[in-house]
This record gives sequence, C-alpha cells and structure tokens, in this order.
Amino acid sequence: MTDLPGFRHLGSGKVRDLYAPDGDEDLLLLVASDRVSAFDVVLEPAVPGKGAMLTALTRWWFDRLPGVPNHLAPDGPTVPEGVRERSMLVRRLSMHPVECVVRGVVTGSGFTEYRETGAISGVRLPAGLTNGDALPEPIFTPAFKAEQGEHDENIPFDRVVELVGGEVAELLRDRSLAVYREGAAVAARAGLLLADTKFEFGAEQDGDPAVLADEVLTSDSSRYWDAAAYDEGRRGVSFDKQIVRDWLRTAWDGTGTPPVLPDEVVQRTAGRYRELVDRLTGRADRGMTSVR
Ligand code: Q0Z
Repeated sequence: MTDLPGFRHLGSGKVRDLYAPDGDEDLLLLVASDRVSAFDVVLEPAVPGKGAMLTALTRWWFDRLPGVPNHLAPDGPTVPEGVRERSMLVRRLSMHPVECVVRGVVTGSGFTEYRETGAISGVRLPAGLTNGDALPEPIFTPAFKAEQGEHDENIPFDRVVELVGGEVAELLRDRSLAVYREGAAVAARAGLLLADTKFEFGAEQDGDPAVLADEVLTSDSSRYWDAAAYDEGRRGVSFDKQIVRDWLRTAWDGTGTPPVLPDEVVQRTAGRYRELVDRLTGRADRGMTSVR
C-alpha cells in the first residue's frame, strides 16, 4: 500500500486499498494492488500487472453493460500516475449489506450448503448434484456481508427483502442475474465457463437505489474455469490462480507463513491473468501500458 498525495487511506482488503480524495466527500478511489491471495492468505511476491489487468477488466465490463447503472465517477481529482491504471474513481454510495452471488455451477461454499441442506440460500435444487455440476438456469444466492476476516453467511431472498425492502431486493436479484448472463455469454465465446460471481450494489442519495459497484466480473470476484478442461472432466480448474494453488499445495502444509512464490510461478500466473483479459476482451491492447 502506498501513500497517495491528495488522498486519505480508508482501509484495505486482502488485495485492494480504499482511499478518499481530500476535500470531496462524494468520491472514493479503489486501488487494485498486484497482491495475490490463495487459500485465504496473501502471498509474496506480488504478481506484476495483476491490479491493472483486473481494473481494465472491470472498466471493460462496465462499458459492455450500458443498461446497468454503475458507480464510475465522470470526473474528479487527478489520480497519482503510479496507481492510475489500477485505480477507479467512483461515486460514494450507501452500500447494501448483501453480497449478490449468482451461480451457474454448484461449487465451493454453495456445494457444501447444498450437500448439507439440498438448497443454497433457500433455493431448493434437484437431488443428486455433484461438485462442479452446471445448473439448468443460473440462481441468485445472496449472502449477508460478514465483518473483515469472517465468511459471508448465505441468506434466503426473504431475508434480503427484510434488509433492503422488496423493490430494491428485486432490483438486486434481477440486475445480478442480467449481468451474470452477459458475463457467461461473453465467457463462453472465449472458451471460459463463468462458474459463479458476486456483485455489490449501493444506493445513490435521491437516485438509483441499486447501482452496480466495486469490481465486476473479475477473476477475484468470480470463478472463471477453462471450458475445455471442464468438458474433459477436469472441473474447478481456476483460469488464473490454479498455478499458485497447485504449487502451494506441494510446498506448504497450510500452517504458519506461506513460502515465497518462485519467480516462475509468478510469471506464469501473470501470463494467465493477461490471457484471461485477452480472451474475454478479444485481445487488442486495453491500455494496460505497464503490463505489455
Ligand atoms: C467498496 C473495497 C477496499 C476496495 C467500500 N462506490 C462505493 N461507495 C461506497 N463504498 C464502496 C464503494 Cl465501491 C466500498 N468497498 C470494498 C475495500 C478496497 C474496495 F479496501 N468498501
């Protein structure tokens, strides 16, 4: 994390940092770092270009989703050169305490809940599903946003209604499903399966009550799987982080500080992030000058 002149640091997640510009209460600066996490820990060293690539991807998706209002600020203070290409200046919203998860595939915590209860977030599913099975239709499986470090708690749609009201709850669900469908269609053309993804929405003061915020359809907020591998029965192979996960499993027992990633693992991972962006956006330079 860097000191940014003209900005105040508000907080950090595992791989991102949040700032507010001095003297403008209505804006925020979201900075995507090059840090990479796996198995819930942040690893060393960083993956060069990752923050720029994921920021470019969110901007690209916002551009492709003209029907869904998003939080990008039309203008604002000049962002320091050193973080500009991995930052987004956004309008400050009143965030809804709901993670809007959409699943096209049953996996992860969703599969665990399904195995235990036959449902995910109150959505009953057919019997006999296996980890990684695709659903006939994507499902909206909201979760209540936990405090930092805790895991989100899946909640039924009725609970979303109690939290945000019926009209907003329906907007969250309908917009989430629409964005997932667009994402999955684009991914399919790129030979990728969008297994699941999560969105966050916030309300504008006296404006739209369900503005799409945060990062969108990045591989940090979504599971992108290689479709060819999936069709061969190799399910759950993450498009970008698999190299890190596979290496870490061989090199670490999960206790104490994780080992430093070898340069070869870092470089191959950077290449996978680049390939993800290239395949989704159809190659061509996307302005990530530092990455190419
Ligand atoms: C997003 C986060 C972090 C990056 C707050 N438009 C908005 N209005 C109000 N709040 C947010 C947004 Cl995007 C908001 N986050 C998550 C944390 C770095 C994003 F450390 N937190």
